[in-house]
Amino acid sequence: MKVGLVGFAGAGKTTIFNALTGLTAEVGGFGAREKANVGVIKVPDPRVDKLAEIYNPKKKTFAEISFVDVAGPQESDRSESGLDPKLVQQQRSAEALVHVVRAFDNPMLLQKADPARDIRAFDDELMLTDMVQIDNRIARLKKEKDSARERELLERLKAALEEERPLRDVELAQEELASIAGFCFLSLKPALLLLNTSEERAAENEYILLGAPREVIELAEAKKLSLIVMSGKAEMEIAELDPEEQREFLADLGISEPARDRFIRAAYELLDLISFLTVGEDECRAWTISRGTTAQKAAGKIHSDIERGFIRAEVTRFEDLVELGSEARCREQGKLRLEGKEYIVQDGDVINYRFNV
Ligand SMILES: Nc1nc2c(ncn2[C@@H]2O[C@H](COP(=O)(O)OP(=O)(O)OP(=O)(O)O)[C@@H](O)[C@H]2O)c(=O)[nH]1
Ligand SMILES: [Mg+2]
Repeated sequence: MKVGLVGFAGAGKTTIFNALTGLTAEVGGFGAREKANVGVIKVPDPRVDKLAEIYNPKKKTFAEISFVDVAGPQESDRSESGLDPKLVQQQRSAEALVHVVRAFDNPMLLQKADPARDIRAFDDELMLTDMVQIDNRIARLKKEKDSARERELLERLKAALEEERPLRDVELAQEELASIAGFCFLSLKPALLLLNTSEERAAENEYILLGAPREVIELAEAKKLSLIVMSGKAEMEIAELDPEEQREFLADLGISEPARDRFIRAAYELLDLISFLTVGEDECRAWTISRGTTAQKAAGKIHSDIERGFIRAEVTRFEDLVELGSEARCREQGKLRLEGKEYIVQDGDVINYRFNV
């Protein structure tokens, strides 16, 4: 899964990027348009470890989240055409956006921290950017015949934006979504608010969980956005320590788990993601899919050949496999099911695909 970090310059995106990935990209760039930082983290999954104990594979592979961090616009230089096309380009392929919101006073910035202001302002930027793209497209379609359907859909999206509703709020059918996928609209991407607070606040355990300012919580609810709170700076310093030191440091600060783990959970919940597993002597592996994905579609995650040549899925539950110790025993005990292509994959399914190419 690919996640884009967005937000105004100096909000702490690169700091959060370092905290989440354990990398050491340079912070304090202040909107300098450099190339994007890209980093990948593994999603910890004890089920993969457990299965590896049974199969003793050559390789264990965890699901991954990759982060893209690009410089943000200055709070002051907002234009009528929305976000810089370069930034839009860099975030096109992101499947979800994390809006990093500054909740600390940054000595390099004139404006005091006002997270609610920035949440509104950045959301407006996202919507404006989409609006400009839609307007351009509609103008072009006017010259084309047979474009009535696309125009009708775009007009509907435009109407939502005019009411200050992001596109993720618009109810769209599968085929409508597919027909606009090429635009990569920013306000259509699922989004998470990440309130970046000062280190002092990080020490207040409650603040970490719920204690965001009431105005921010209400705004997040009104915008139907999940909210997580962390101190980028403290978490970045923690990420630089070795695991043992990390635990002590977190305990001192009264933080129960590192930002990274909290973030991963929030992201999975937000995006309604689940994992299925594959096992074998070569590899035990977790794969991330959206809840509601069919067995045939899920096969495509592994290889397009398996999706195309799908015959059936042999499915065992992770718990059954661990309890009985092998797929053969699961089969004997009636715990191995044969499922067709329409089967909806469940979190923790261990799947062996039969296919023919
Ligand atoms: N006090 C405090 N300072 C922070 C925190 N997070 C970031 N900073 C500081 O804020 C400044 C900007 O942080 P960056 O992470 O570079 O901000 P950015 O969002 O990547 O900014 P651009 O790349 O310019 O868009 C740096 O000097 C950081 O040290 C925080 O949680 N607390
Ligand atoms: Mg940066």
